Amino acid sequence: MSTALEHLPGCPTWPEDFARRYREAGYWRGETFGQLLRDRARDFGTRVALVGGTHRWTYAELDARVDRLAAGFHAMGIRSRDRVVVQLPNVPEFYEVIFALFRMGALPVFALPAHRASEIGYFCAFTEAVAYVIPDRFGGFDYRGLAEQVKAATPTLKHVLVLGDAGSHTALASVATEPVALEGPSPSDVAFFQLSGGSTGVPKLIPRTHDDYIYSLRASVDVCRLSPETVYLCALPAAHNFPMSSPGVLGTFYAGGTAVMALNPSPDVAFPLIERERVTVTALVPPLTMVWLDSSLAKKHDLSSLKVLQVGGARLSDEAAARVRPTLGCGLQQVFGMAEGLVNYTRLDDAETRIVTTQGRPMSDADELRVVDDDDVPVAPGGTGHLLTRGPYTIRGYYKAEAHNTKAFTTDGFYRTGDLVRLTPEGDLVVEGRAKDQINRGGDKVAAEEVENHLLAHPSVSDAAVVAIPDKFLGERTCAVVIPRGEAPSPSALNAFLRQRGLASFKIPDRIEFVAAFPQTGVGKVSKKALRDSLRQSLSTPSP
Ligand code: OOB
Repeated sequence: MSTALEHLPGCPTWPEDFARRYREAGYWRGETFGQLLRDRARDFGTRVALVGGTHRWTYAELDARVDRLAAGFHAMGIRSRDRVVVQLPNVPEFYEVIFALFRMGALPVFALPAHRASEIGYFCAFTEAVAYVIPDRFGGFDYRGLAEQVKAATPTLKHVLVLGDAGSHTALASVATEPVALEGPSPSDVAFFQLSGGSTGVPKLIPRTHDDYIYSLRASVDVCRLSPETVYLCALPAAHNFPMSSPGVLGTFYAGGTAVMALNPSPDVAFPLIERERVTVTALVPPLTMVWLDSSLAKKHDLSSLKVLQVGGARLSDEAAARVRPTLGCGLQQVFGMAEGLVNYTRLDDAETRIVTTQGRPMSDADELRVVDDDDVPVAPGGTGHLLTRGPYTIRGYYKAEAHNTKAFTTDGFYRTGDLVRLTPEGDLVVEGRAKDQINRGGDKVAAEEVENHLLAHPSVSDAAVVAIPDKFLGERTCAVVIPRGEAPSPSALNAFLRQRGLASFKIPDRIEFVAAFPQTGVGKVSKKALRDSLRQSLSTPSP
């Protein structure tokens, strides 16, 4: 693995021979995000790029706003390669902020609105962020207090920028100023950090370059057939890789279409937007798909403009998949992707059974896939194994994580996805399970070790193991199995403790069980498989 000097320190990159090949084959075309928006403003200036709240910005307006905001960031002292933690909900300003940072070569770190002091404090400290961008309030939570706390603990953090009422911080609205000439980044530079769902004690940061991410947009736009006529509804959190780039809002910009922001993915918010804006495509996780399928509101709104519903982030059951077309009157596209890179899509003209029963195939002919056993030996055709992947938009390593990278990547640069898959004779992937120590809570990823570490900080917890338990709605929920030290604390006290430590609420265990000892594997490690099996059994046995 090489770390070229011209790159941000701590960001592994592609070996030179691969980079050359990806350029020569035309996957990487030397584009940057700042220039991309400039080009769209030139070609589609008067068309609407972005709709949200009371805003309706054309490409030309968005481009001009981005120039002004970038100049303001520069005047504040933000410079190329500075890290800026961005935690905004689905508002148009999200893109104004990130494109302003892209244009000046500063690097957004994409936090989710659900993140709290534990995660944000870590992102700010680990990336040595100079600024943190928040809404004043969202979802009943006041982010200004969180920012106060994080700022006090992070010496590098100079600016807190608030969308709305700034309180003691700086109003985002006060930053923009007359545009100045700024030197932009190179296409091979890191553009931003995505977050890994992860399986380790702390979330890992994913460095994505302009070259590689813009290629992923172009490939997605091609497979999903986006055009200037596309109207994309962003209903999932904008910071997540799926609604950002698969093809998401950035893919929509790539195609010159219109992106519509929904502050909330529930049918009462999303359906009126689909009707009003004539939305043609949107993306959901499986539990939300069930909510949409079961909503009585589907009959009350004209959803006829919707051509494609993309579903991904977690396994969609074949039964739910089969209901999409008859119930919502649109096509289904399954999307099996990851913030580290690889994205698989079912194709729009695939036969219905293929769309309903598989998670699609890689979007690029340059994606290399291996399905292997525990010893990295390829399994027999059609067999289930670990998915490894390498390609022009899959990272070669996490940010500043040298030791972990030697485990998460093979020596020849394949990313170990942690997913168990099989390939059908047609070359489609079916996700059969997961080998990584993670709970996929309906698309929200919970790293077991992260929650375990927080539980272990409680004085009455001697040991803790966090595992998935099956759930009809979310697919999986989290169960923390705890060996108490002395008298067991109440589950609610333990959860209150985790909240007080600033853990995002989707990581708070759905259930807590107390045991005297953990089942062990042959080598004396906790057997999570045995724990899951015994929990499954006890949960399916009705209590007397
Ligand atoms: C997407 O990205 P992440 O980084 O939040 O999570 C990636 C992981 C995958 O490794 C897999 O374990 C799971 O999420 N996953 C799926 C899935 N899509 C993702 N498991 C089963 N079926 C699916 N369709 O989740 C993501 C990124 C871009 C596009 C779509 C999803």
